[in-house]
Amino acid sequence: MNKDITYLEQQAKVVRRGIVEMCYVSGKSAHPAPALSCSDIVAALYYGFMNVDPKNPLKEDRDRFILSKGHAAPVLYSVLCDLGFFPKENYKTLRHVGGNLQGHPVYPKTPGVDMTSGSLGNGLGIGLGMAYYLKYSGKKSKVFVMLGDGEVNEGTVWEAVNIAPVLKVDNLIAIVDQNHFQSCGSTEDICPMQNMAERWRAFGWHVLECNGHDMHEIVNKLEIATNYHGLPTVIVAHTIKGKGVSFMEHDNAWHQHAVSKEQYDIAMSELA
Ligand SMILES: Cc1ncc(C[n+]2csc(CCOP(=O)(O)OP(=O)(O)O)c2C)c(N)n1
Repeated sequence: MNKDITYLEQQAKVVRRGIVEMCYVSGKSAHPAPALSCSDIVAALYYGFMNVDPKNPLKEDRDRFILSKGHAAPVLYSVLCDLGFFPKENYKTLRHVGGNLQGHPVYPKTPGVDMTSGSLGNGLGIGLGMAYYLKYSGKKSKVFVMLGDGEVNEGTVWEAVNIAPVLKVDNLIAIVDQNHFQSCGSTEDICPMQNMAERWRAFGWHVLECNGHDMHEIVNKLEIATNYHGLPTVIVAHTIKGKGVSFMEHDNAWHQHAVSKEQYDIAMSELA
């Protein structure tokens, strides 16, 4: 674990390169833009904060990461691959039937994945269950749950938001990747969730906000969240869908899209 900002910024680039590479070499239409929007936070978590071991992916005292917005799977696969959980060779199998890397994370098929996800709205409730068990059996592990801002339209999210502060699961840290888009358009047009931070605060959470692409802010807020006692923390992260690849930024056509050779070359040169 290394919290040096320059190092983490570099690792975020490594994560983004992995996303673009697997979306290209697999030849499949995957979800690059949702993965790129949370790359900085995922890099900060895995290289700077989380206790995980590629040689022992299921070790009991590990920290857990739940990609509740499971369609962003390439970001998780990229970081896990770079950490040595599986070889890069697997990139070719992204979204292939029977392949090692399914379009959405599958537990325990892919080493390092802590929960099967893809059906939106389930990660926070399951993360809450994990956090409750870990805390009240005396373990030090933290549970991090990454949600999309479209995903929080799901009612199941709010059941977990409601009960988590009551259970005082201060080892549970939710992150809302607020990129203002979902699959079919802007979250504001489809089902607005104004005052995201206020909503969570009203349910009794410890609430933080950050620019989800500023590594200083991300590390600072994660530091506060991981040391906070008595309540679960949510970090509302303000992000850009497709961040890091110019032609994907702000263009929701890249929610799910295949990457051509030409697009791959441009993206990799921008991420060099
Ligand atoms: C229960 C459920 N309903 C619908 C979908 C289809 N779906 C996949 S991604 C997506 C939009 C998610 O938007 P958001 O959470 O904002 O994530 P983003 O891709 O913008 O980061 C939807 C509706 C799903 N996966 N699960």
